[in-house]
Amino acid sequence: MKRTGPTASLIRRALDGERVPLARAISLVENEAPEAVGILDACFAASGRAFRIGVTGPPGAGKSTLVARMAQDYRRRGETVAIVAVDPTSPFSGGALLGDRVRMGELAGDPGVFIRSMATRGSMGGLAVHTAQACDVLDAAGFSRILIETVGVGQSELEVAQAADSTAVVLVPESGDGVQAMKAGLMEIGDLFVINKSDREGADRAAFAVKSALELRAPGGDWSPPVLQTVASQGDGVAEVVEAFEQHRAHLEATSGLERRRRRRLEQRLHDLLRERLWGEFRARVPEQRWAASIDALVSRRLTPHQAAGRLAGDGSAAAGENGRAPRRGAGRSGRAVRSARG
Ligand SMILES: Nc1nc2c(ncn2[C@@H]2O[C@H](COP(=O)(O)OP(=O)(O)OP(=O)(O)O)[C@@H](O)[C@H]2O)c(=O)[nH]1
Ligand SMILES: [Mg+2]
Repeated sequence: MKRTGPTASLIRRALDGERVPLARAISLVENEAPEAVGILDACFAASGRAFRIGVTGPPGAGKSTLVARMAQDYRRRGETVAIVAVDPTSPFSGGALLGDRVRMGELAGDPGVFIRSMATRGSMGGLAVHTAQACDVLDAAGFSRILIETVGVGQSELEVAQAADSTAVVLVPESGDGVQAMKAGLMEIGDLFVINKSDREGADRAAFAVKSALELRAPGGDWSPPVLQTVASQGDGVAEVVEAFEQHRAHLEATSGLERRRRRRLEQRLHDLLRERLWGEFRARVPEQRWAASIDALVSRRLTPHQAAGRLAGDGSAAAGENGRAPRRGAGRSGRAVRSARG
């Protein structure tokens, strides 16, 4: 694929890791701009090398603090780091991340670190896709570790966390957290667990509760998630968290678990794209009036949802039939519901 013009130059510079073009490329992808597909296509071949690390947990658990410290530790190990902070609660683009930005300030001057925040525009589903795509761009730009921070409070946030190869669930010592984590499904997605704010009362108890809960978890292969304690604000225990992630990575590589996880992710991506595309094509073929009439037929119980879907789907393929003309009989049969719905 040969590209010329401003987008080609933007992509080239972004892939070279130039900050401004990189940030711009991610924004274009995030905004689903016309250039987005070209950017993603150009990045795809060069991606698949970064290790993607998810850090999730309840609000205020210290995720940003931990991520910033982990980034420093990874830099000491000679890795380059991209940080993607997902803030589903912020209606402003990154507005609520100001505190995080300040905390991450000391990383900001390092050319081996790139920090990006993603704010919701529209659905969480969209956020999950945009986060995964931003990771693809950063991966292609050559960052060897991508740290994804998400607030884990519901199913949709868990989807975001699934963009990662390996995920840490960050909890705090306060009682009840273990139970809450179970409820939110966080227990299922953690490859490792971190009790942060272990300078506070009850950290050992919380770690024990998490270990006990993990014993009840369905066996997920031969990796037993470690439960670590940190004081992220002081940097205590952070090197151990990084080490645990690296051990998990080695484990995944040795057992082809990484390949399996990535294959599953790519399959999901293909599935989503096809569903979106086929749905769009189908919907564009169904006239608005016919669509409304089908809903009317459901509301008045003249058709069941399955019947209505069957008829609309039949129409869809008929419309795409010979000479682009819908066969008379087909149209008549499936048009019945419309007529009766109208009068
Ligand atoms: N006592 C103590 N405070 C900490 C620790 N780690 C972080 N904090 C503080 O906890 C507060 C929240 O930290 P953040 O890193 O912003 O937490 P977060 O999970 O990113 O928060 P959200 O992104 O808003 O969900 C800040 O005031 C931190 O300074 C720790 O280990 N001990
Ligand atoms: Mg944060």
